[in-house]
Amino acid sequence: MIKAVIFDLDGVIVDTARYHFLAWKRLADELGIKFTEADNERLKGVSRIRSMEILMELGGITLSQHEKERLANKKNAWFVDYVERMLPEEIFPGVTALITTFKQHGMRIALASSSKNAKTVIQLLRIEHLFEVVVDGTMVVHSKPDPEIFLLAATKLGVEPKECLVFEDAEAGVEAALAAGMHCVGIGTPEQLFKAMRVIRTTGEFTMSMLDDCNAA
Ligand code: B16
Ligand code: MG
Repeated sequence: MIKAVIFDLDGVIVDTARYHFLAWKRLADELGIKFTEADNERLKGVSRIRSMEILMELGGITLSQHEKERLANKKNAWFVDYVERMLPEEIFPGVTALITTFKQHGMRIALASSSKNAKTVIQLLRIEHLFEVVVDGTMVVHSKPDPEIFLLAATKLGVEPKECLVFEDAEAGVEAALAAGMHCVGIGTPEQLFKAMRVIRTTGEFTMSMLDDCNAA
C-alpha cells in the first residue's frame, strides 16, 4: 500500500531542467562541443560533476580535476542566474493541487532532488511548505541512478521503500527509484522512460485512479 509520494524537482515540479540544459549548452558552445537536447537526456538526474564528465565524453576531451570543477562551477553560476529570475507561475500546472490531494488522501510528501540548488529553487517558488522532508544533492554521496537519495527520503519519512511512489523525469532517476524498490511514475515519454510502471506527459495529469493502479500492481 502506497503511503508516501516522493517528487523529483527539476522536470517534475518545475521546468528547471530547461535551465540546466541552457547552461550546459552555453558551456558546450564555449568549449566547441556539439550538444543537443537528446545528449542532454544523459545529464538529467545525475550530479553536476558527473554531468561535466558526460559533456567531456561527448566532446572527446580530457581535463584536469581543477579545470573540470572550474567549468562545472561556471555552468552553475549561469544556472543560478536563470533560476533567480524564475517566478512561482513557472511551477508546472496542477502540481500544487495534486500535492494537496495526496495529502487529503493521507500521503506523506517528500522532495528528492540531485540538485545542490534544490532548496534555493523551492524557496524562490515559495513551495517549501508542501514538503515534509527535503533531500538534495548536498546530503548524499552517490547520485542517481544510485538509490541512496530515495532511500534517505523514505528513512526520513519513516516508511518502507515499497510504500513509496516516486515521480521522475530522468532515466537515471527512474532507475534509482526502481533500485530502491519503489513504485515509479515517469514524467516524459515512454520511449525514454520505458522502465517506469506508468508514464505521463506532465505531473499534473496524475489522478487518484492511477494511484489505485499503482497499489494494485
Ligand atoms: P546542481 P533533479 C538534477 O535535479 C538535475 O536533473 C540534473 O540535470 C542536475 O545535474 C542535478 O540535479 C544536479 O544539479 O548542479 O544544481 O547541483 O532532477 O534530481 O531534481
Ligand atoms: Mg529531474
